[in-house]
Amino acid sequence: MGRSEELFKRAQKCIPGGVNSPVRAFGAVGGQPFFAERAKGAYLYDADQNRYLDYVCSWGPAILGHAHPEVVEEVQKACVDGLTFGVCTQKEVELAELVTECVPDIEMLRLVNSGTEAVMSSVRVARGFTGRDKIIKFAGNYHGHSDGLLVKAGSGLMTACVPDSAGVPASCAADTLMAVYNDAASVRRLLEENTGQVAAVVVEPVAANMGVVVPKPGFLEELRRLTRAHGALLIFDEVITGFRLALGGATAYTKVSADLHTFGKIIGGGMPLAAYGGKKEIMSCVAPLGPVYQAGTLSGNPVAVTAGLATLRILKAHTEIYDQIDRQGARLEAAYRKRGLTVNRAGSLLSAFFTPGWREGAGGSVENYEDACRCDKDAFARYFWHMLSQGIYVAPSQFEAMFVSAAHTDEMIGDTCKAVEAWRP
Ligand code: KE4
Repeated sequence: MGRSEELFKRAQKCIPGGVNSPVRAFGAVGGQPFFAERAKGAYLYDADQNRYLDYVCSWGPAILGHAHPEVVEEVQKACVDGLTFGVCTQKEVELAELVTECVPDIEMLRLVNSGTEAVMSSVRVARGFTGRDKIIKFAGNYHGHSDGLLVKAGSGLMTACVPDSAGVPASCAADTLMAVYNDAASVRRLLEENTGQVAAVVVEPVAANMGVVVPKPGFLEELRRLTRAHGALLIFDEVITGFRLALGGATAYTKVSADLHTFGKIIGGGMPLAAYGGKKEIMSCVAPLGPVYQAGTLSGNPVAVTAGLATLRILKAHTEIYDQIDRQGARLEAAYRKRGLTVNRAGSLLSAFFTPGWREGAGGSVENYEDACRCDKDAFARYFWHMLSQGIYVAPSQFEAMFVSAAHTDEMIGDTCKAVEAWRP
């Protein structure tokens, strides 16, 4: 028995499903999940000394590649000075200032510990600022696991084919209205049917939790217009797109502004750090300045902030990274398209879909949750294990994204394209 198998057996005795996040159990693709031992650059190494070219990148954070030497050095130095203080630090100010510099919509932000916390808090701020209770989300968008947002959510819920979660009171879900991604008319109808009651529309500006689904031209612009017209806030959930699509995130990429943005993953450089922010007028609602309460023991943790600062500073100093990972994403897209797969891509964020008819090269498009649900999950599973057998780790779910890092070389991308070409259904 290999070490991953042995560890998984042990883990299943004391951790639900043997994992600390459902998608890691490989439920959608079957078989035995591997346990990571270390990672460096574009590679992950498992407990059985297998080496994988990693296109999950810890679900997005590792945009520089794993264990970037400058980031690790800064973190090591920070650890020696203390792991947590529960008191303010200069680095928190520096990180906040850097984010406001990179993302013009952000005049003020609050650091938290996870994307879930960031989105949950941004929704509370929207409700506190507007005095309204309802929110509109999109089927297939995933915004973390706070009760009100676990309704027809993407990511691990779509993977498990359970778009809703047990344990969420109907009363809580009642304030969550469901729209169709890329269908602004579905939002307009909900706003008109709930006049004066909608606090915010929360959206993944490029969706990446039903697989990658890019906004159709005009979709985000119409959300901006509709929310303004109805006195609702527009929240861009940028936990994935933030600092991924561009240094300025989705707004730099799409030219559409939002009232609040949430960040996670890259902003923490791989450490547990996330944030939400927006215009001063709105963020001034947040305690202790205003009446919307939000707090956290480890918010702005000095070690996590150090990792985030080091990561964002490298991205700011080397914005050519974005052109590089976009080019690599384009090469991968071409390889998948040659196999007749439908590919959605935004820079270094992409998904290849096994849509009905993909074998005949008549894959069609994936523009929303319903389209994504029609994919051939069995074919995806066979493809996943083929790639892993070639030493290439893609996300173990059709409804997750592929991430390219700055550590993925031309040769690695070439090898990946060959593996895609070699795959026989
Ligand atoms: P976390 O609480 O997992 O840090 O962030 C929640 C979240 C919020 N918003 C968006 C757009 C997200 O994609 C996420 C989390 N992403 C998933 C991957 N699709 C995390 C992976 C997992 O659940 O294990």
